Amino acid sequence: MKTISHLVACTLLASASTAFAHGSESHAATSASAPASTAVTKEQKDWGIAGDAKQASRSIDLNMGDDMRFSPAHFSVKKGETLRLRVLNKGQVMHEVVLGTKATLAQHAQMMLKHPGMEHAEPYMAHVAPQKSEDLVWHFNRAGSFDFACLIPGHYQAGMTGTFTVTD
Ligand SMILES: [Cu+2]
Repeated sequence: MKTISHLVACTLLASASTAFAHGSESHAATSASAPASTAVTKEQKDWGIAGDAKQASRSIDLNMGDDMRFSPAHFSVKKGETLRLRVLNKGQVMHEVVLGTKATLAQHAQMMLKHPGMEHAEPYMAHVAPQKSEDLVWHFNRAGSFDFACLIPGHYQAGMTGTFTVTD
């Protein structure tokens, strides 16, 4: 069942890719097709759901570099927590962080390799230009061990991945 819904999501992502752009414009595009009052599409994922910035209990910095590493490469949250991830690109090339599971990220990375120009935007990802930062607000309402990664072609394959734990 999970596999089926994921395949559907990927198909939708692929077909919608041309209509979506990076950055804040993408959020505007998403909200246009969502119910009136929601800023972003809040879809429950295995690793949580889009968070409300006003509910964020704390912030953590997530640094990205051209060495294809995240720092920290692991973070831990309590189930029910909403976190503001301040995603900083310390490098000279574009990087991004995408939250997910090992399986969803591996599959998504494959798709990004096949379609390098594909633009994607979801509330569980942040694309960050060199020397810039973006906030990703996420509500961690499912316990477990999860992953995050930069899915820019070549980066994931170079090991630009990390893990996070949501404790019960
Ligand atoms: Cu990267």
